[in-house]
Amino acid sequence: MDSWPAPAVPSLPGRAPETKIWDTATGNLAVAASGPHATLYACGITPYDATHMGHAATYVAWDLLIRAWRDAGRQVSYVQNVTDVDDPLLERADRDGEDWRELAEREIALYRSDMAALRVVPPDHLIGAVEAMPLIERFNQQLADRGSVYELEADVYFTRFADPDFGSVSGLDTATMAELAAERGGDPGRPCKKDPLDPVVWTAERPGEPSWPSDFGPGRPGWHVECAAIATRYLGEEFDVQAGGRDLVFPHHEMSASHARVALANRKAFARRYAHAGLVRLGGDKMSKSLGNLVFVSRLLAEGHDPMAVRLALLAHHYREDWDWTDAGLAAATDRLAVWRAAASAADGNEAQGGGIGAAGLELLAAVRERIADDLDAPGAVRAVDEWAAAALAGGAAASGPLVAATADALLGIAL
Ligand code: 5CA
Ligand code: ZN
Repeated sequence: MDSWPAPAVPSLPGRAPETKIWDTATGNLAVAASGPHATLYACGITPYDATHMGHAATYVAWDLLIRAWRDAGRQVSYVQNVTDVDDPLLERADRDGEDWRELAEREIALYRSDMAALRVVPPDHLIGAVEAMPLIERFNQQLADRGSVYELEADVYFTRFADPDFGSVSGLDTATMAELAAERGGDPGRPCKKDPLDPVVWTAERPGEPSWPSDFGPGRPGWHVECAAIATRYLGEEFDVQAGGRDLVFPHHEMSASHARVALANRKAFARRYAHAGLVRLGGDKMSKSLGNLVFVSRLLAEGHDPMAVRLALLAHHYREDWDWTDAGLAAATDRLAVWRAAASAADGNEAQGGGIGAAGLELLAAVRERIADDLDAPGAVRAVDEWAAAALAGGAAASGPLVAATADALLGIAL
């Protein structure tokens, strides 16, 4: 499906250092990509409600990674899915008496405009589950060819025992896995499964629900095969980073990786690194469509907030942190943006007044690069710009405005 328009990303003098990110699977900081071509799969939205600040925070985090990779001279391939058929979407459409396709289409359109407003670099491929049906079907066939699936009352399950490396993404014990599976779309309590953790890869047609033909009979795909099939089809069997919110560590990322290793008969298949963002809360609870405690990007923009202030409010928190969205945070970001803009024009290009051409700008560029390369430390980068802005407003950073504006734009996605 269509992605969204790409923001212009200025190029900067010199080169960024290697970007390191925290890898959930190994519990270490690791170089995010080492080849000239970096590959990223970020789990996309389930479009049954508008983009909230939790979604926005995760996509802005991966956007920092992409910008850093590009700044380091890497070519980037970025793929994202849209879970445009799944239980929560069908349930919401049913509740509101709306066609599920219309609901999905409307929310995807809103998501695109929210992402564009926040200057998030679009994926090269934005792939819906519905349009990916033939490749998901092929992927499931590969799982079946490996003898790794079984039927239970016409539903088809993956047997986790087909994968000797099952558990290597989350590193959790079985009891915790079962608890999380029950909370997050799994059915560990269903009788007669070979193992409680086995995930469904094909759900047989249910009355009143959409279905697609397949060798397993009419039905629709399980959630984890969707991402396993799309990621490996568009990025290859092995790719650099799989990214999502921390709620996806288990079962989603564990299962997608496991499916891929088995379907492709490659123990190295799927991501080399697993990056997970902390969860954004509202009033102490995780912001979630199911709880309904949401602040929407689109609503803030409609209220007249500057999209760059919204983005700056997100960047004030490290992506791995859990934090609360507050009005005060947005107000502080709005003030900060005004200060940065005033500083950029105060330090705009007048060499005669202040000696060296943009020396303070080059220093700031190095500082922002260094902070972002260290596990996408946006708050550290923001502090560096704050310090520069204070100096510029005090008249001490002459001629650095244009380079700082380019730095904020290229690396932080903040247009001044
Ligand atoms: N379609 C699936 C992924 S394949 C899905 O999880 N969709 S979602 O709409 O529920 O979430 C989209 C992304 O936002 C995921 O990476 C999810 O982990 C992240 N996310 C959801 N809620 C929050 C939150 N409160 N804070 C941070 N990230 C969140
Ligand atoms: Zn996913």
